[in-house]
Amino acid sequence: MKLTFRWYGQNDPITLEKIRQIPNMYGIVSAVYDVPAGSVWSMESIMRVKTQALNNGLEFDVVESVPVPEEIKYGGPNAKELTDVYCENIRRLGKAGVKCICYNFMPVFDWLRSELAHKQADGANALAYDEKTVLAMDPLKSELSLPGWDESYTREQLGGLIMKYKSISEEKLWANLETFLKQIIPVAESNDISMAIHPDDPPWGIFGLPRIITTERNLERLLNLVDSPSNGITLCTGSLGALPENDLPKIAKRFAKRIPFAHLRNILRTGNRQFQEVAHPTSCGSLDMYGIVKSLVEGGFDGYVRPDHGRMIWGEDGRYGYGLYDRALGAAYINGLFEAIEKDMGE
Ligand code: DNO
Repeated sequence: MKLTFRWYGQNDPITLEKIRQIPNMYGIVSAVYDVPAGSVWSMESIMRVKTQALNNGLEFDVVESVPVPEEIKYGGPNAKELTDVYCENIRRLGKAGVKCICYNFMPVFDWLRSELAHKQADGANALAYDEKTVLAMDPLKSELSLPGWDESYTREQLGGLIMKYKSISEEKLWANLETFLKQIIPVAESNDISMAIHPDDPPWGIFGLPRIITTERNLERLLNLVDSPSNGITLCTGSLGALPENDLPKIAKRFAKRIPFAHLRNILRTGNRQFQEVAHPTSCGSLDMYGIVKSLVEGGFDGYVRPDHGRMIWGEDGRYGYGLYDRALGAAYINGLFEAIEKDMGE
């Protein structure tokens, strides 16, 4: 296991100097943030991230994300050309020594929450999701304030985009994903890169938009679209875990060799399609974090891991889910789980 930490670049208040002090930290997970989705990343920008990491004793093996332009997802006329650009970015990242690229195939919105700072009993606050609240908001009236959402869309653009998906069924989205993967996976393979698709968060369709990377069965379908070690999964436990029928230890064990990257975090399910983000340990939420890590290790997982969203604690203020303290606590816990489980297995 290689422990990593997400770094949002130059403007991230959580500096590399801080990240390197988290015990056993191997590297950063980052991206080039100076160009919009669908553009070629300059070699200079990529190498700048790498050099900054190396200067702080950290590796830059994992990119999260190379965003997939909407037009590829809904299969517009420029999809092929935009996929060529995507392939060029894979080649460039390969040249820079990147080993894993995390991406997602969620239409329009990335991860969604109804509340950004839900107060918890111990005084911490964290992200929370309640389907009823989300569905009562109108995305076209700018009522949504979402952590992972590209707010650079104007209301008109957003309306246009949502319309484009009106005719895109889940099956059509699968077909577009297959076309995309058939083009990019051979390029990833020859550049020694694993593509790691991020599950949809939450793992069900929302606002009438299809979502397909949601369940064990659909993960299997994804892996079979292109049967290559470069066609992999980001095991995001908090995303998949919002659906109680997703048996995470089982999924982790079954797909371990096709999981180059894991986002390990816990959530507490508080009702049907309702959950809160909580501290990483098993006892704090609904997910068996020990069971998940044990399954990964037993399944032969040999990839990158990062603590995922943290709560805001000790008065910290900052990017929702991406403060320092609780993610660092998560990293320490993850280190402990892996050390104990690997030693037990005699590794
Ligand atoms: C949220 C993240 C996601 C993830 C993308 C991957 O914290 O896990 O935003 O980076 O979905 O493309």
